[in-house]
Amino acid sequence: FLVNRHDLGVVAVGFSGGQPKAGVDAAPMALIEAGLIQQLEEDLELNVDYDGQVHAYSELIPADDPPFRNMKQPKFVSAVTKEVSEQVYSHAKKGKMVMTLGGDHSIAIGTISGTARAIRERFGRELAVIWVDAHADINTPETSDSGNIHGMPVAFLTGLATEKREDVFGWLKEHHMLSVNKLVYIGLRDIDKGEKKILKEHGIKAFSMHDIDRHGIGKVMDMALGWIGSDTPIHLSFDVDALDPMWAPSTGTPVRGGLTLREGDFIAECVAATGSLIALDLVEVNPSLDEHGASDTVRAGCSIVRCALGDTLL
Ligand code: 5AB
Ligand code: MN
Ligand code: MN
Ligand code: MN
Repeated sequence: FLVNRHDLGVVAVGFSGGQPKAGVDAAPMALIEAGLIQQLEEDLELNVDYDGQVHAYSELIPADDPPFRNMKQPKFVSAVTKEVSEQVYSHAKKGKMVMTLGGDHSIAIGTISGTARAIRERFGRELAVIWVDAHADINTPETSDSGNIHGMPVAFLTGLATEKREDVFGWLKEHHMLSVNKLVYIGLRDIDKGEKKILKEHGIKAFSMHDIDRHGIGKVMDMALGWIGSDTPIHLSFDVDALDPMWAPSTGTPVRGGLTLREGDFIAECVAATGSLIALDLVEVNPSLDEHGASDTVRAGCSIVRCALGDTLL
């Protein structure tokens, strides 16, 4: 009811500026060359609206971009995410499901702000976000040790971090934002000290790997979706580093002790089964970061996307 499930807008974001390692910008092409869009059209019978371009946003590279409040490349990341926000919004406002292929996870500042705005305008509703990741990505510029903006998107999206400067995320307005009680994490296992404090202080719902070990992924998904409540529009932001490096080694910040391939697919299947999914990000695949080649990670990414978009086992 929220979107036309068979109409999918695709945005390919070849962007790596939210972190220091090259190669994550090549992920959309690797996923598409592995047959992802073709599988969605042929096997899942989706009408895919894709402009055929992996956007590099090179026209948005600022002349100078010194660190600001400890953030690296603040102007570039701000300009790109603002553009991504418009791209995602323009699909979502037409009632299409939106899939964004990253790129590093800073791009979620664009994707989620775009869907949050469209959902508010179309239904007067608030968005829920399921953030599947080894990391919480909720550092403020001040709590971050690295200064890498891919570790900060959730802080900007929830308003925990704000900045007046228009060219450094000042373009993010109330209608782009998400409330902290509509956010659920799954798969966490590497959280910075400052992030732990933020999660505690705001009572943010989080299912760590420990919770998955204790309850099993089935119960965790029941609890996660129960927290969100039925018929709330859901944006799924899936960082491939949530998977164990055994299954997804080609990523910039791998952390051992993660989700199995099946647990990753299961999360996506459960979200699909709610019928409330309105948008999906797949981020942090870095095809250049594995000596054995990135085919395992790319295949894992394709599988998660297919599951989220309604592929069922039987
Ligand atoms: B990812 C770290 N918390 O802030 C930081 O891959 C890692 O999008 C962030 O989840 C990882 O730099 C960002 C240490
Ligand atoms: Mn992430
Ligand atoms: Mn991560
Ligand atoms: Mn990462």
